[in-house]
Amino acid sequence: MIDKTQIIDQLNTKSFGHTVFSFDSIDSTNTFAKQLQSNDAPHGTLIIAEEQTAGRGRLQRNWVSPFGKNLLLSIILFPDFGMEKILLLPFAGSLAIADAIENVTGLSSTCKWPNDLLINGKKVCGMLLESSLGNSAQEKIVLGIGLNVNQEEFSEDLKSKASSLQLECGAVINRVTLLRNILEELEHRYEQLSHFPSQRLLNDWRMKALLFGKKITVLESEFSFTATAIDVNEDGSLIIETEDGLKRNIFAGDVSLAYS
Ligand code: BT5
Repeated sequence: MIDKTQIIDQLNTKSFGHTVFSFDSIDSTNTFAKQLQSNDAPHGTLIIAEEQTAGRGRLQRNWVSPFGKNLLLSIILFPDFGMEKILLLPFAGSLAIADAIENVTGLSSTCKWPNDLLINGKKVCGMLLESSLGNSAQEKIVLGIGLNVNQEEFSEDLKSKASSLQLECGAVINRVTLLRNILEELEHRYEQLSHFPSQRLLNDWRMKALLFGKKITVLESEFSFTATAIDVNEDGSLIIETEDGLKRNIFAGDVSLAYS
């Protein structure tokens, strides 16, 4: 099991990962993080688990991860910026994790709008951004991250679309080193978002996204249609052009995307 002191030892951050709650098994690190009182869990608090019994994705989907192999974590944030930037936190998260993966394994990954990281076209990481009001009525944000690190096998339904860092680079990865790197990169991207115009972060994200100009399938509740991805807006929505030439913005909460 990942030990709290191992994480904090040599951690080079101002606040991220300074308070840690770690579990062998929990329903969902995001659910636990949302329930914590803000005096027990300041900005940058980390919740990690070796296993989740009810790991969640977006739109009531599941996140599945075997015991002790991967990273399942949530970070609590009390952002010092408004909703327009809060919506960009998954972009900051994707970039931070892509950088940490590259630092530790040398693997390069691509960002898939809105919250996935892919390596060789397969999903290795997903993110879930949720909000709840803290005691101080300040916006409390929980950024949940599921990263497939040392998983060697996937179920039949995930096999063709999911992978892990170990499968991609052929070596067992030290999860503590990777986690420390993730915390440092996350704090760095959080500060970039906080101190600079959003475009700076979005430009970095655009360089790591393979989406633009590509045909995509948009799944919107029961409907699906094909479109071309054009760009991301400052509010994090995706600009698409439908087959009849109409431009539309789509929002992460409403849809899923598949490459056509
Ligand atoms: C996500 O949702 O990708 C967000 C996943 C966030 C998980 C973390 S783990 C720590 C924290 N606590 C939680 O309870 N959640 C967060 P979405 O875009 O909806 O993708 C979900 C879909 O990804 C599922 O329907 C599966 O098809 C697929 N999937 C499930 N487990 C996977 C895995 N380990 N690797 C790759 N794909 C997976």
